[in-house]
Amino acid sequence: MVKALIVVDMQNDFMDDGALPVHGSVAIIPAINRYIELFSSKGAKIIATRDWHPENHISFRSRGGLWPPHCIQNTKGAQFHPSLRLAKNTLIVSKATDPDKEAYSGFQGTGLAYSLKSESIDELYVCGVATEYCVKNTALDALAYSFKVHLLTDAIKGIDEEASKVAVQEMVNKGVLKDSLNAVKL
Ligand code: VGL
Ligand code: ZN
Repeated sequence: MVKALIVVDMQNDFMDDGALPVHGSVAIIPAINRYIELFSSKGAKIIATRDWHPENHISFRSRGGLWPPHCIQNTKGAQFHPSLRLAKNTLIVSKATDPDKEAYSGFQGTGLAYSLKSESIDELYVCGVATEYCVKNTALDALAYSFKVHLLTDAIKGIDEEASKVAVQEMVNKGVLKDSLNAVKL
């Protein structure tokens, strides 16, 4: 099988002191960097998704949404955390760019499934934030597109711990495989 790594939304606004903090997110960066090194060393493709909102995005409280403004296009908050060691050839996927549509999945409106399939990629390893939002929706969409999907449980973090546990269970029930640094086989 042809494998790829998807790093979900490791952007400043989601880090511990960001506009929409995922507490403990900075602590998973070393594990994510190890996965990046591992996949790069095997010549596997690496994808980094980013939340990339216009400043009037529908998910913001000003428009009746759930969230404070975050990951606004071309701001510092939308940049990847400086400690994240993304290789130069990483495929950057920008999502939730339509002001009137929420999009928690890296597959939604991005053409990602098409570009992965055009490279014969059929097995995905998912890490990043937030477990119960963008990680979950990306992993479940990947299943729906018939990829084999692994969740890297030592390199994800959620906004709410209980909701994250429920989300992991839902992913597993639907066919996502749990994996981790000392178990992963490439
Ligand atoms: C996310 C909340 C709002 C995520 C994005 O990346 O999980 N969460 N926008
Ligand atoms: Zn968002």
